[in-house]
Amino acid sequence: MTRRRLLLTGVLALALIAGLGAGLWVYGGREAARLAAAGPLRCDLAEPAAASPHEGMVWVPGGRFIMGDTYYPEERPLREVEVEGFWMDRTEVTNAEFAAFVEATGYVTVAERPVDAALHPGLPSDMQKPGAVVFVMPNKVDGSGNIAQWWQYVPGANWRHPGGPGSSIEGREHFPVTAIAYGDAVAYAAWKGRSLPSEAQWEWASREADPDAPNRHDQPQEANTWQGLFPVINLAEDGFTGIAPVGCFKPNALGLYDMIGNLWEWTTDPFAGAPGMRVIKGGSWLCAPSYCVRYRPGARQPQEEDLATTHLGFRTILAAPGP
Ligand SMILES: [Ca+2]
Ligand SMILES: [Ca+2]
Repeated sequence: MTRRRLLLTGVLALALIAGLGAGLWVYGGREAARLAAAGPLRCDLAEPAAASPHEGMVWVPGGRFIMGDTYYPEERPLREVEVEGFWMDRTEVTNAEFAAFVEATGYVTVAERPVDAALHPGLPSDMQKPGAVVFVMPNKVDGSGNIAQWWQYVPGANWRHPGGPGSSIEGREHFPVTAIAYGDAVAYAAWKGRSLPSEAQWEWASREADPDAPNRHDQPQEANTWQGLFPVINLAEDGFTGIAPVGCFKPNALGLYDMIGNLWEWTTDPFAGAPGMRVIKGGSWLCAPSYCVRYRPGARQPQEEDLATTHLGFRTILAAPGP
């Protein structure tokens, strides 16, 4: 997701319309109501298989594996890599966890600050207002090439108001935090004495630290993805029309939840050939067979570092001796 791509496809006009105060308030209220009606507000996590010295984290043993996949060009080439063992958050970082960080530090996220116009010359003034890119389900679309048909830059959208002004995270403490720019994720991790995973670490953990994990391309059952014709028909056969609280689906063999689906997750790897972009992994609740087959460990996507979007979150890792 990039500003350039949004602009090229005409999001600005939509954002200007959405930005008109009253309309935005109504939209935010509708979005909040839709989200509130979307399913449970909390899912109970299973007891970890082993007690952990690092709260909320599980051990990912080291190993060698073949990284990448062959479905989309950006996943190639397949290459052998080695990773050391590390600890990883069992779940995506939640609103409650991020709120504790903000409470303790007074941190202000990128989506709450004015956009640095010097970094983005030519950016229209509306997109220089603090905000985030929000998914808005359209009634109909004209082809799938124009992402502005379902992505809108909404001034006032941020982690506290992920649908824009009028929306809120009240009651959604156990949902993963979203509208988080790369620097926000790094700051949170540093506050916890941790870091973000590299792409290789993330992918290895998603492959359950199994060098023989096959590259399946079918839609996973145990993950929050999109069933139906994206973006106009959301069958929610997995039980969730939108983002799910963390831990609602079966964990992988390492005890990690939502590695595939729910929210995309930041990694530290720059996206080669795309300055200012980092690799994100795992796909989100918006990934559908009809549009984005990225609900796989080997799948990847570039993301503009300082652009917050509401299908992207993160989890942290810790380099420390294993159990
Ligand atoms: Ca779903
Ligand atoms: Ca995820």
